[in-house]
Amino acid sequence: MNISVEPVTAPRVATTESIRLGLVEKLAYAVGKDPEHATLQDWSVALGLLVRDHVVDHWFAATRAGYSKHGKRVYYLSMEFLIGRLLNDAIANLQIEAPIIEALGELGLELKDLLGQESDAALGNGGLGRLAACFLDSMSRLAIPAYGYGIRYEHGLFRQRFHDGWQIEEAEDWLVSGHVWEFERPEVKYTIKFGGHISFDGQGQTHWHAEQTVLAVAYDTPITGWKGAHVNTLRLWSSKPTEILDLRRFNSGDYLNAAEKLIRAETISRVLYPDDTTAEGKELRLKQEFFFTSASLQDLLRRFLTEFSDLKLLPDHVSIQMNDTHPAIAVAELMRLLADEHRLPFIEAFEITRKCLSYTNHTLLPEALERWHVGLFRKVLPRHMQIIEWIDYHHLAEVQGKGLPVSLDAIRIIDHGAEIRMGNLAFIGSKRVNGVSALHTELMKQTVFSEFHKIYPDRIVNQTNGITPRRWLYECNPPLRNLLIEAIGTEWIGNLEKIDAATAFATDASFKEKFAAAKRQNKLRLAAEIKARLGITVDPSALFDVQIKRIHEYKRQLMNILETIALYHAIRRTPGAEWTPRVKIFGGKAAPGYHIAKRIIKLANDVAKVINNDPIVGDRLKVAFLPNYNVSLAEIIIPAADLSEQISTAGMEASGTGNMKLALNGALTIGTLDGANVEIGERVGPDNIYIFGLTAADVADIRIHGYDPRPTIEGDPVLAEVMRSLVSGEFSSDDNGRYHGISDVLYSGDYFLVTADFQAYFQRQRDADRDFRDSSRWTERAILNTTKVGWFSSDRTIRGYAKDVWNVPVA
Ligand code: T68
Repeated sequence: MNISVEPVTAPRVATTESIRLGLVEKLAYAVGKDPEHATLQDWSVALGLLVRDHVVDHWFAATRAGYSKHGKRVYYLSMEFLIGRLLNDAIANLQIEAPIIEALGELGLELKDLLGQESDAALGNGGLGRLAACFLDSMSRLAIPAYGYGIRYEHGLFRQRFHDGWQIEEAEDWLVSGHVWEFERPEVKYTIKFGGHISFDGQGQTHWHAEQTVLAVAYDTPITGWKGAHVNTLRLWSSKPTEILDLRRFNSGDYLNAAEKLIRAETISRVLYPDDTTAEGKELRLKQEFFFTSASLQDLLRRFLTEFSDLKLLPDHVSIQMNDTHPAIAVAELMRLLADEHRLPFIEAFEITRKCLSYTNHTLLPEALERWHVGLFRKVLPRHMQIIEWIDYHHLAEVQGKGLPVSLDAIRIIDHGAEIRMGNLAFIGSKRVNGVSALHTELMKQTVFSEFHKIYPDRIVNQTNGITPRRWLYECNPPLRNLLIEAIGTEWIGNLEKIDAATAFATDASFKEKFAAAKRQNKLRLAAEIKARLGITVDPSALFDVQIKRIHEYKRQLMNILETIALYHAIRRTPGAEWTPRVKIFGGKAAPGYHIAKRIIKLANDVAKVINNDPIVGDRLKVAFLPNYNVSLAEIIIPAADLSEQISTAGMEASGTGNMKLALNGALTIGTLDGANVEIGERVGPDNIYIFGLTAADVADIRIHGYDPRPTIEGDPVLAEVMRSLVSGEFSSDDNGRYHGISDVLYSGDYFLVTADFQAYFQRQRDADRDFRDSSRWTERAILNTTKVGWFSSDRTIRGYAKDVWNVPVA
């Protein structure tokens, strides 16, 4: 179409006046409400729509520039984008907070009340999904033309509630009161096929006769970079039926069956799998993976072909990142599109594919590396099964030709004809494969991908994770943000390594006092939240000890609870001794089918109940497990933390990113030498972190030689007493047997080595108690945590991907 309307050239300017008038106009004409009858929710929607207009101006400019440069685009394929709320983020990035606050004031409204109305987009489980969200922010910050591709789940991660201390899951419904940030694109849709059979027509053409077809329809959300300099698009796919209603069935009165196709189609993007360890749900999960991967690849090929005609040029213009193996089917699907739909020879399609794709690994846990039974796979994706057989065979022949001493079994995609190893498919189909911390990448080379590493010594690279300083300091911690701006200006916001300039103030009395005051303000805010949600009163001058993350045995929340019990026993024995008041704060969800994890939550709540109601203990120790941990809650907890618990069994946490957020906000870490803790320790220095316990090498050694927990438990009177309290019913008087199972797990093998690390952990906690009493010195160390972790900005991480993986320029 040739349209002669002048494009918006300069983004609009926000003044108090323009915001006030704009708000009232949005409220009337977009929300359809008179100010007199408007609810806070209505105002929040009006403000969202108004801010969105500002975002759109920047967005158009960026999209045009992307097209005119004919450069390379990055496509980030992820099953999860844990983006959280977007209103405050857009306001902060566009730097329009001041006129908004003023305009709202004139209308008798407060910004924070409106921000609280927005639903929290929980389209992810944990670190992997939140990393994808931070990466979108940083790709916009660095003006990399990029698309995030994912699924528009109707229901995000379940809502967690406690009933009598047990986790109850409820369906999440973030779309119920509308989502102002997205634009539905009904014209952007692709057909996705499942099942059926394959035929060859003798003229070299392959036909896939599908059993089911659905449509993937695009919904776009603009993602604003710092100062609006660049805006990228998060494109999420929603599944719709190809045919709305079976009218014949409907007219014959068979109403339910008439809608069957619709229901079957819409089921695909219905819910996010609440699982952060194993790929669950089998067939539906596989369909979800293929659904969004196929739609995304079709979309990016269409975009490429509007600019270029020679598909051999694809690798020069397209970099596709697979976030874990969830989109690894991209290897076979890109080949299918190139070979079957665009008639390229297989071998050529394979070469192009391997130059476009890269893969990020997030775990070494064998149970979390995806595998599909060949039978199921062939049933859902018959053509892809054939293509994978071809890749497996072709790759094997290629490797055999090199005559290297490697185990061929280990590099096969199809494991003994029975299962498809998605990690191997992703590795073989990728230009680069990366781990997410230095230690994790090293272990990847030595363990899961050791044979591949021998064949392709340059393919594995490290890209240590990072976090966006916009959301995780500037937005969530206004008191500290303002102090930093006062001391060193604003450059650190767009370039976090500059925060090191504030190191000079670590011993400055006035700065220290203000830093401590900022922390106290954040602690008061969290204390109010704890009071409101749990009815527990906590002392804001106590040490706030925080463990917030998914509940998993390897993350060892159990060790933290055992330590809490030990401390409780000690306080009860000598309440008059010098105690450092502590508040143990927990947050996190357990996968609904993960029974031990759910029992650990119940234990934490049972322990909390006993301790919080023990008059002998008083304010010396409190325990608060905040329900429904999500991005919004993280934004309140993190700025208030004094101590950050990063206590996974060494070698098991790929990186961690909560550890970075907490350190940046001035919490000291107590942790093992695992994941990115190692690199955090290198930057803050050994005096400003509490490292303890077995190393990854120790753990590997123990696993080889076997571990008997009994002598360790019996040799440590503190731990032995804690173990007795678990089985005696001290915390479960209504059901003495409730924790016998947990005790058995610890006595019989203790795979996660809780008992092995307990004593060292308990000791380091007492060091922290002692050190916290010297509040002046503690503040200095907290400041150094903030100023020394600038390297963990996701801007730095994305620069690394741009250089080592994608080969694209950055701003
Ligand atoms: C996390 N993984 C790692 N997985 O555990 C963490 N898995 O160490 C790391 O910092 C983070 O990724 C970012 O690299 C996850 O969060 C999942 O959420 C997940 C979801 C579905 C299936 C498997």
